[in-house]
Amino acid sequence: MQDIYILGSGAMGCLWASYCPPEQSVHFIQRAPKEATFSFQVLPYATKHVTTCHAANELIHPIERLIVATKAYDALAAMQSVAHLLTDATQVVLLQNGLGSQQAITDAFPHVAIFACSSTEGAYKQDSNTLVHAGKGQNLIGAMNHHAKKEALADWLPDHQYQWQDQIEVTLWRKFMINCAINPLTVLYQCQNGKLIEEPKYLSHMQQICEEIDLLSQAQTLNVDSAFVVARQVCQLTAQNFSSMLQDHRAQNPTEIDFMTGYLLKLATRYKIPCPKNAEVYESILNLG
Ligand code: KPL
Repeated sequence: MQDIYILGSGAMGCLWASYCPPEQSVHFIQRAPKEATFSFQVLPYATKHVTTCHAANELIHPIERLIVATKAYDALAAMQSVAHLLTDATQVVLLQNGLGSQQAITDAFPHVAIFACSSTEGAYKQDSNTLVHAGKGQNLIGAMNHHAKKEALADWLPDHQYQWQDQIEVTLWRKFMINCAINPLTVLYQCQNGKLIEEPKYLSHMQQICEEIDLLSQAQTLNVDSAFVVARQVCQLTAQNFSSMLQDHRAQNPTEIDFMTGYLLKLATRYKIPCPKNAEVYESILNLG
């Protein structure tokens, strides 16, 4: 059984480590590991997991199985930190939100098999050694390049943990539309997702943003539902959620706005489609600091 390496030991990194069977060796790669091992428990199951921790420059053996569980803005640099360990036999699963980081990594590592995952799993760290698996979601995974084969992934990722997607770009776009419609507005209005559909002013703002998103879906000839319809449903289903962007903002961490609205604006320039409402939201988020 090949060892599994994980870049990023936040909630998503720990959740994916917890998917592995107990006999599987799991290693976290960290910028500055404090300890040689890291143990955590997962609630509500009360399962215990023990992993090892390494700095990238300490590792010398090639990595065959790698999961990148960092934030989108750290993902490329994290991959570059282990570039010397990646070979033609390496398979990488990317877990980042938004769009842009997956493509940048696929372009930077053309010899490596790259898979991307769109996840609706809900998990957070209650403290540094306790992960709460708050909402069982889906992991939708597909190939970002021709090296990435469904059968090869099935050799190491338990099949009940994910569903294969033949067109991962469309799957990523669906989630991206939702994130562009919801996340920045929850920061602007400092509210839970549900408030965006309760408050007429917020709802109308979301509709304007979504109309521009739809123009970009059409320009790329992507066969997806209207962003406003989908975003409203997600707000209803996740009414009590504080979006990931609002959580980042409140914790004074960088947000993933450049991989959501920022990426949307790059596409708008490429397709020559004016998106003034999204541009306004992007500027407002940047100005919040
Ligand atoms: O993915 C999300 C996020 O917060 O990043 C949504 C779907 C908006 C749920 O909160």
